[in-house]
Amino acid sequence: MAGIKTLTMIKPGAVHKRHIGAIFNMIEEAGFRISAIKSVKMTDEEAEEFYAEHKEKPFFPELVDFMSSGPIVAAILLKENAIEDFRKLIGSTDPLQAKEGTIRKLFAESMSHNAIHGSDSDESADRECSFFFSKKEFLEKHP
Ligand code: 3AN
Repeated sequence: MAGIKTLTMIKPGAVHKRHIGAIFNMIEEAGFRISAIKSVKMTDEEAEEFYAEHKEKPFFPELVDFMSSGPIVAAILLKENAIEDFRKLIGSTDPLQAKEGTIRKLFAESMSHNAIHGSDSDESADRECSFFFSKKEFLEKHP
């Protein structure tokens, strides 16, 4: 059975441009419940750890610089089929490929500055939720 949780981050560019409210409004309207939420400014080391799977990619230094350039808003989101439904809501990594009405189509500036993160698997969601949150921070209980 597909999991019910995913981890999102509103990235520094979208936070700076004051899109936090509009983006979370879209997320809640799409049926996701917010189980935990916080703002954090990641260090370079934390961004490197979060994106460790990409460390050999050419865009890794730019990704780490950007993700540690300012505060992000991290949240655990709950919904049936959370991973797939959330990735549909945010749209393609490249905003030029993202469908109309998706969060990245509306708010992303570029492939690297693409407004929002969504976990890509249940295993990633488990790891990423634990990266940012402890159980005492949950608004709603979940596995
Ligand atoms: P997604 O976030 O859509 O799952 P990933 O996991 O392939 O995409 O990449 C993680 C992040 O790395 C993306 N959100 C994006 O910010 C950045 N990224 C991915 N591919 C590129 C690229 N070709 N050029 C610049 N940045 C990229």
